[in-house]
Amino acid sequence: MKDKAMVTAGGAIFPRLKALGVDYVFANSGTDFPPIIEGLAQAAAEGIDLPKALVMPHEHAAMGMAHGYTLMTGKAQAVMLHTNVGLANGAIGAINAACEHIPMILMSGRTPVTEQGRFGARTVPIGWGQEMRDQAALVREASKWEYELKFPEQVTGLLDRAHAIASSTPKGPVYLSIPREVLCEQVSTEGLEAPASMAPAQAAPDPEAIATLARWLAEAEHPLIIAQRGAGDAESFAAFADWAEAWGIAVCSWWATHLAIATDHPCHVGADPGPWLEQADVVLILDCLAPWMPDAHAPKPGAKVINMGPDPIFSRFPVRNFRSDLSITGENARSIPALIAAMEGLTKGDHIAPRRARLAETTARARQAQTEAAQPKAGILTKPAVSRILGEALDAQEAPSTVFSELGTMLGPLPRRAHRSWFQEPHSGGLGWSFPAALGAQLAEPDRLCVATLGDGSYMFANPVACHQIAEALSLPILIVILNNAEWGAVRASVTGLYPEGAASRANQMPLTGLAPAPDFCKVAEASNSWARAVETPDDLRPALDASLQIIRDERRCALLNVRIAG
Ligand SMILES: Cc1ncc(C[n+]2csc(CCOP(=O)(O)OP(=O)(O)O)c2C)c(N)n1
Ligand SMILES: [Mg+2]
Repeated sequence: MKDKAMVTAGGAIFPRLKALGVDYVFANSGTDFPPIIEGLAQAAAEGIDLPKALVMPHEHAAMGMAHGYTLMTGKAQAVMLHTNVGLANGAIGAINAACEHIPMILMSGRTPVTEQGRFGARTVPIGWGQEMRDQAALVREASKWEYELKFPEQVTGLLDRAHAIASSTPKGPVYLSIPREVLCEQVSTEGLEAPASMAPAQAAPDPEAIATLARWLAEAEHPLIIAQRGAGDAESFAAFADWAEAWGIAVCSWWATHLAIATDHPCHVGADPGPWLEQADVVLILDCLAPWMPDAHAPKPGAKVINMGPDPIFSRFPVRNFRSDLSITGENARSIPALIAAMEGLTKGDHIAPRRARLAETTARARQAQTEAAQPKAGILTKPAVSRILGEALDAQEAPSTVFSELGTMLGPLPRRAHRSWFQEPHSGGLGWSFPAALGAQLAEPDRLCVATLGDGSYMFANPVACHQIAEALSLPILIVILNNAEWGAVRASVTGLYPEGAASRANQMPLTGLAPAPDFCKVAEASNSWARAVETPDDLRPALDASLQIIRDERRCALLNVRIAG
């Protein structure tokens, strides 16, 4: 870099983000962006090292891609949106990221506050129309920290702070509003490439609490772990599986958004905690927002319940009263190895070997029953059947694969084994997540097979035209499998759940749940050079999957299957 080059404050953001380890800025621009775009061009002309700035035709896609990229890399990325309106479109993504502890630096322009007489002042009527008294309020509840850039010389300090807070335990999105007049001022490029000035804080667990947990687990007759957000990093994931097997500890994946243990591991008891909770005397809730359904499940009276995770009591959430006799704060990648090490010195009682054998036998039987149940019904595919057949197709592939499921395929009927091979929609449930998240993952790992499996409703929530455009523009050859029942089945199930004998359940067509006539989603995909096929019958699915995977391999473009399933 030349000495003392000048760029706009808007341009200075990019080299600073690069210095903080940000690879991509997912951007959807507007009239607040001239100093950002001009500054980006100035910085590029100076030869400064910059993150890649990508055009995102919809904010929801930008947020989902940043989310998916971070799931694969662990690194916070940046999203830049247009004033209040862009931020409003991105708000669901912020809610999802906050729920899942995804670090992210979210920025949006602030419409000029001055009407004239200053460079950057209002030039179009939206300058008046988009001004808000409290723009950050749109994402405040989903942000760990938020602020507004007040002076151009604050770019480095505020971004360093934003990044450190986002990446500290518990991780999450932060928001910075960036006013146009400030972005228009020129700043020196000196120091923009210097290393981060503030290290994120990573919480490690309290050794005393870990020792207590280790003792409880070693002495337990029926220990149970319920895990929703995985088992930390690749090393702790592998160690967790060996440790659970050695001690014969049941692991349940109720509403798991990440994979904690291979679905065919002898200790994996599936997704239903009910029967296991009834007998468990020690229950480790490993990073679960909602480990069971209090209306239907309860731990045994007198059972010890432990919450362990980056925020074990989930302090951001207004109501969450799952018992916690011991609460242990720490990143899972640190807490799990600490627990395993603490148990290494403890004696395994005589009951452990028979327990391991019993567990292996029970889970093998349950898996067999699950496979048998994952058959088409009356000649029509079901979610479990699609899950099983997709699993068989993926197992035949050499490339490592990751499935992003959003009311799509089901963990269990779909076997998954590797760390980061499974992600489900966040418990915040802001739909339209899996398609862009899979694109973000594909961006992070071009050699991985990234698959989005999603309901027809979820596909439409994803702004599919925008997502397909991105896939073509950035050459991201993912597989999309739509499980199409021409309805919002989850909403219908929720009505029949609450009112099983109600008027809506008895109606021929339940109000407010139907999505017929189903659009020809293949045409949507084909509009952006994706390969697409409709799958109507069970026998057609596997050949269609194999053809899709071949297109992805050979032609490096997206493939979409619009699969009819039973409603
Ligand atoms: C942004 C958003 N709007 C509405 C909802 C409520 N919602 C939850 S599930 C669902 C239906 C999803 O339909 P689809 O993806 O087709 O899956 P299906 O239930 O049919 O299997 C809806 C509308 C939501 N979670 N997020
Ligand atoms: Mg549906």
